[in-house]
Amino acid sequence: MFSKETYAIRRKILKEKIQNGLILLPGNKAMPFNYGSNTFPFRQDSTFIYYIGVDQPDLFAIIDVDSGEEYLFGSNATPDDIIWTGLTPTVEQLAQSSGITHSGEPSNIADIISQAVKQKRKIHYINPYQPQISLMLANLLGINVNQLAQNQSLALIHAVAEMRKIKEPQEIAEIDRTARTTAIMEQFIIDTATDPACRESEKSIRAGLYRIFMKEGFFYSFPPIVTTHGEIFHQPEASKERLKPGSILLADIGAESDSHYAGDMTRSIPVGGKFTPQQKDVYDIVLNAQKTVFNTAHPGETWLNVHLTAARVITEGLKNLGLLTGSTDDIIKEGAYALFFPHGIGHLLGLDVHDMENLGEDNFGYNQNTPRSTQFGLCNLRYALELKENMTLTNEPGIYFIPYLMEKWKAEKRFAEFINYDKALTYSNFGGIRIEDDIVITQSGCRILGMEVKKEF
Ligand SMILES: [Mn+2]
Repeated sequence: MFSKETYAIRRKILKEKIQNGLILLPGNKAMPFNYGSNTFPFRQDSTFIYYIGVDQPDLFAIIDVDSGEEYLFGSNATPDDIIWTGLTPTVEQLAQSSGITHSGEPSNIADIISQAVKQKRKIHYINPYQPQISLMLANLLGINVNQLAQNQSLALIHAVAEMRKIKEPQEIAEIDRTARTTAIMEQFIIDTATDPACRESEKSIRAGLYRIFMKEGFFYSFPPIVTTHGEIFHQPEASKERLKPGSILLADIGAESDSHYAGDMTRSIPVGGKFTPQQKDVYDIVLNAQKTVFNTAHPGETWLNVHLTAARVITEGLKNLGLLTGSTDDIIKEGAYALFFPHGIGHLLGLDVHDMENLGEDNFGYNQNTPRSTQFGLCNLRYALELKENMTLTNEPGIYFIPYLMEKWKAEKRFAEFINYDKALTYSNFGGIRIEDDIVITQSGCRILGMEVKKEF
């Protein structure tokens, strides 16, 4: 937790932005694994972490913008609880650690909210993603659960996103710290997989990652992707078979610090230590695109432009390999390159690995002047607007050969004027390559977070 002044100042700024009404900030609940008292590892809601900081389940904060009063509600441990969990801080102590004056039992929440509803005061909340919180909020507000989304406060979402997307120096230090652990994890995979005598499997490498982040009291920011099928973006499976020399191991992994900031890093690693000439050709295009992003990202530039600049490097590279043909401008405009690069160039990074995704990316990553594209590939860009100093993002170009997609587009004769399908289909067993680092936008450009990890093989 940061100092209590940090949270008090953030709430003061939030109140100034919201101007009137009641702000509801429900903390997350511990989610049952197979029965109520056997739960998944608890993860606090990121907006709650940002404004309150307290890392405990079943808390609920209310900020009365009109009176300025702040409340934290929760239950104190009963003597029975203490037998099982030991002594834990009281809600009053938790409130004090966040600079909040008022604390109380959860039964008080309904009184405050029902009074505000009666007085027709504006009640600001963000549509929850945990079903238990949705049920609780719907009950408290006296509305149907299906009405929660349409009644959520865009004013609150905009205010929260505006604050969270620009990182404070102490936040950047935390992201640096978790990016560093992520880099150590990635270095471990590189050392393991490039060893010609490597006997490890995707599963055993994943197991090694857990040891690295868990001994620091960290966790993962998303389930690790360690796969020789890099063309499947979120490959949930991991093989127990020994890694085959000559294959490409794609490792997209991230640690989450004990302060809950995320790291997110990818390396595409030649198993056994050396790429084939064909793999190296594709790898070098991705590496070039990544360098271009490092050189292009700066305050004032839009992330959409950065994406399109990277797409241009990838298009030129694929033209050189004979996989694409025709005018680069047209290939970019029509989106034909997205057969090989169907995702965005990167995303905001912070307390969430896709930062603030639950606020709705269109609510802060796009606006009326820059609506989200409907084009295949480009529609997956999660943030398109201007870059500002102290924003943290990922830089992650990739090239993939997805047999299903190549066959489908070929059958549809989609972009047949730009794509050499016969040649592309000879890459059907290639897999995919992505290279990803975390960056912070500086006064004049950007710098890498954590530490440099080998990417020349
Ligand atoms: Mn990423």
